[in-house]
Amino acid sequence: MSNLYKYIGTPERFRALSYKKASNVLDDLPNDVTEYIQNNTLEDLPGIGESIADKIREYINSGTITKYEQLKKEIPHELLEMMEIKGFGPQSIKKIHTVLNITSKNELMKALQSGTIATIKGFGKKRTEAMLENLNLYQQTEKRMLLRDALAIGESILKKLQKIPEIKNIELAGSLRRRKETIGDIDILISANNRDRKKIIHDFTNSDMVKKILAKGNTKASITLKQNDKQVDVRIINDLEWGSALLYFTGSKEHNIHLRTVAKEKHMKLSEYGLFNQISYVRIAGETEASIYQALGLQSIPPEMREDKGEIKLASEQKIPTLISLKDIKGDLQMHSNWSDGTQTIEEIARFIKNHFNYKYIAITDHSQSSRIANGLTEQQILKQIIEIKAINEKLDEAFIKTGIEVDILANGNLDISDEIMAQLDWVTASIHSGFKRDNTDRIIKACQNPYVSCIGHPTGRLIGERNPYKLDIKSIIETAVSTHTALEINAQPQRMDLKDDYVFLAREKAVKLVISTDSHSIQQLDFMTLGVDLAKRAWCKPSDILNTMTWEEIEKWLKTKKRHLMHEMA
Ligand code: DGT
Ligand code: CA
Ligand code: CA
Ligand code: ZN
Repeated sequence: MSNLYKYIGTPERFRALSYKKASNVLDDLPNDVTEYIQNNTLEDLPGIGESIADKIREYINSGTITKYEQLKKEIPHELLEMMEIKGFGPQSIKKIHTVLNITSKNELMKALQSGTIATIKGFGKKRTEAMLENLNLYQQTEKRMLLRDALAIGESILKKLQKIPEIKNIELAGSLRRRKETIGDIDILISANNRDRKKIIHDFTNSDMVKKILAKGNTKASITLKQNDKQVDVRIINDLEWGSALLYFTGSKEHNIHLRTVAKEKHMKLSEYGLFNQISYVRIAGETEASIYQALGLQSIPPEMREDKGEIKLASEQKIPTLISLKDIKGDLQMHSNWSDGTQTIEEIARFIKNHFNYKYIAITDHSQSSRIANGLTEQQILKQIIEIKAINEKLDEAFIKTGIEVDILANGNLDISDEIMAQLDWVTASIHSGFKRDNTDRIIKACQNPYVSCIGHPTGRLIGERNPYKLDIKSIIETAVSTHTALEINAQPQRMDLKDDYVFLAREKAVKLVISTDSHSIQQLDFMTLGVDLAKRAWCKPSDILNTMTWEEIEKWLKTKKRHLMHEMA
């Protein structure tokens, strides 16, 4: 309804907003909406007035909303979903619809590609090229899920299936177990007795999350989810095959293929059913993954490393490192408070973290002044914030909160606040929030050369499914980070995941210090730390590669080295 009104535009602008708000409220309801109807408390909910409450009741009672059906007849509703894409606002879509009578996404895409839309007045070549690029980006994540979304869905499916008593073992497999940044489909492996398989498949394919059954057999089933139309593959095997099947369905395909050649060299045969003697077919291993790696003369390899990037050789030399884990993290060094664009006060954030995390320190890094939409801080406000943080620390009876800033790197590579102010802060992250179209290598290098910059935030600026990274010579950035003692961030916001795994891999090889941060804008986002740790594991990071596994005293020492080093060079 909100999108329909948004399409109509100005006269219905307020309706569009109220429906959007109501839909958010419904999304977050702790109980089923029918309970509110029965208790007559629907209208007590924020954002739900009489008119919207009537529509909700109508929908629950009849499965449809008359007004909605009526609006759908007048509006090319198939195109509405595209309003989410940059460059496809309601005005543009309306114009394309009226001029070319286009009503479906496919027609629209063809008209974009063929250049027909570029002929409409006000569109032109440049604009339609940008539209096409954004559309392609959008379709990438339409096909794949962000890791965070897939994890949430995967874990809730596991919870549901675990209630089926016949299931012995159950685990997520595929790219989700390897914690890739995006996930194509969700793979789930189950072990059970042969006689119980049929019932398990039946229970799974008949559960209320299922939209469509794509395939259904005695040992496997594939369905699509009501929630997002994405695919879930389930396979059932017996306990004896658990390790070999988990290894196979975890992948990656490339890792599996390489393992099979290792087996062959040792006159063994590896399949999802087990590891066998190639001649006698006697079973050698298969119940656990570890037993298979061991029989192949390899150390066990964590799922995050299984991408055939040299991990098998490392395992053969018994050199698989102890990877970073969540418990190694001692603090979070990027987060925003309500001084800029965050939700909570500094004190609320600090108290929440002290109650829920084992951190030894946090840095408050609000935006700097040139980020106007983010309500960036002036130098005066920064000085005030330092005083406030000191006062809160006194209340908390320790120096838990470090003062900081996410300072904008300006167009010429200068920073948005003066060295005198930065010198008074404990932690400075410098980030690019403008000029995404050009090569930004020079700006970042210049920022690294500032003695007060501790870290470069979200270094490539990408937003998965929405914005490509800006042009960047990652090798020179890594070299500069090393030579200037500047850390690079692993930003754990689900859509950022920036630096990405391949770049973290390169940076780690060159001994760049990395910082895993949540960039939280509300306390709910502080949990993103796990996503950042997963990403670091995919790049083979040990605790010592990650700066925020150190104590604050060690970090301070490290920061001082940079200052001494660069000041010395300048003198
Ligand atoms: P995704 O779903 O695109 O994010 O990536 P994956 O890795 O989850 O791929 P998927 O769902 O097609 O298959 C799950 C696992 O099954 C995969 O990681 C390895 C294994 N697998 C699938 N197809 C093959 C194959 O042709 N050969 C081998 N060796 N393994 C395969
Ligand atoms: Ca998959
Ligand atoms: Ca699959
Ligand atoms: Zn930022």
